[in-house]
Amino acid sequence: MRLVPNPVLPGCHPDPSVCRVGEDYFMVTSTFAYHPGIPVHHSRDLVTWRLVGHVLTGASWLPLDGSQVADGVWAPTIRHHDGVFYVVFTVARDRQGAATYLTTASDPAGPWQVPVPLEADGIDPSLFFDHDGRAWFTAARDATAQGATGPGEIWLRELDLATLELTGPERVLWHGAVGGAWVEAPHIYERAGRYHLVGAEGGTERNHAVTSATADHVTGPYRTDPRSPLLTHRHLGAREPVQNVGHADLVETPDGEAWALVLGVRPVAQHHTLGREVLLVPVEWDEHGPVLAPGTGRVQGVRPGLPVTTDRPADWLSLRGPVAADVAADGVGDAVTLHPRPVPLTAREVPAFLARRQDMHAFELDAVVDTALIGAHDAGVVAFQDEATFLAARVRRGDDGCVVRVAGRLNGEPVTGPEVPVAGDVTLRVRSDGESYEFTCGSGSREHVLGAFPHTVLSTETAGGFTGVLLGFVNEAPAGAGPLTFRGVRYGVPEAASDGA
Ligand code: 6LW
Repeated sequence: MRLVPNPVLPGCHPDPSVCRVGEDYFMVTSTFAYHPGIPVHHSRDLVTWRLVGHVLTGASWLPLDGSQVADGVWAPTIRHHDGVFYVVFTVARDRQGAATYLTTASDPAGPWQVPVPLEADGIDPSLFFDHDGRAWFTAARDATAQGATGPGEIWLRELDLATLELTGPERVLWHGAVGGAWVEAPHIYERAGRYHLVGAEGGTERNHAVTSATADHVTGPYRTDPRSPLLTHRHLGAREPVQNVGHADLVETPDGEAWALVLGVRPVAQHHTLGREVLLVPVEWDEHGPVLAPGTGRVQGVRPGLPVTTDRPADWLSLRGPVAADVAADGVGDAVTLHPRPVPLTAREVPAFLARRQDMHAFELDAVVDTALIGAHDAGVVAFQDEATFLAARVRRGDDGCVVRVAGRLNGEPVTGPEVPVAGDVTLRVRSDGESYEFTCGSGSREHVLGAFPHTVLSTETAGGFTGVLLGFVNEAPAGAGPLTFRGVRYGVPEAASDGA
């Protein structure tokens, strides 16, 4: 079995779902309150993934205003049937499922149809197309209200492909393996006439696990595969480089080799900042069902600390909807022009914010701003976890010229660093060695450290929520203040830290 370099998609890309059409694989992942929603990545080998489009590009229908970062679009599933691609997903509010949507496309790169709501409660919707042509919808929901003994349950209804509505009786399929909690992420597969329901349990933190159940009919009854958990890292200890492994979707190559995409995190000192990333795991089927990571029982190929890719083009994201922004190559890097909005990053609205996922532990992001253009702006370079936890090197005009300082929030508490006077072109920078975030400003060859923070303060373990850190730009200012361009944007491995490995 070849050793896969993991993660295959670094940075905050939780809840991977994958389908194959011929020799092409398509993956979708969760985007929460970020816009555009649900990136579609394409691969020919399940290892190298390239962004080809987004499912949710229009903003008007998507009810993300007022959402916290951890809400919004959760756990999409992608499937292909009869020439049509289907994506189903949850829109969450207050960290629970609030609405379920379905959309279709003939080309996974888009355009996708305006999503239609499905009458379905819970989270983590999935579709299964049986060989008799019938389509089945499953999802996970809290079962306590239904009087069930377990904390969660997987339910199923038929999907009418002509009307795109759920039809027929609803059936509860499974409450998870014994000892599980938060059974979720259901996907059904058929193999040699038997049906396999693969799910996730234990919550998406250290206890996360892949479990499964099998049945003779798609509608059940399902019996837990006693080998469950099929995959978990919860017993491997804190030194294991990847943790929180779970939420699997299985796919087969044209030659019948089976693989699973799962999510996992790469903590540093037990805190992860990169969000939940996508990992590839070999699968073998036997007469009882799928065996994940056969022979090893763990996700392999993770190289602690090393960047996975540094040349991945940015998937620029804004918050809760589109912003007026422009990204162009300027010879050094990108020139990111952001039109101002008077919205602070703490507000659950659309701030003038554009950022990319932090996808390596040690990185450097910098850009040049012409301070002569600073009027009523409060703008800068941001490391953003969510509306309660972010840090930025920000420039604004003071009484005696422009000043730069660290400003942000940590778990809702304001953080402000000392002010440094600047003039002319100023380079704003955030860098990390994996264990800290350092903010600097500089002109010419002089660099001034504005503040340094342990990486733990921006981690998901400290901030809570479901996302990782994004790195980018903010231009908070009244509308009349005018756009601001961050020139020569460079994002990559820090020069001093490049170890050549
Ligand atoms: C996702 C669910 C989960 O829908 O987190 O804890 C949600 N589990 O599977 C957001 O990624």
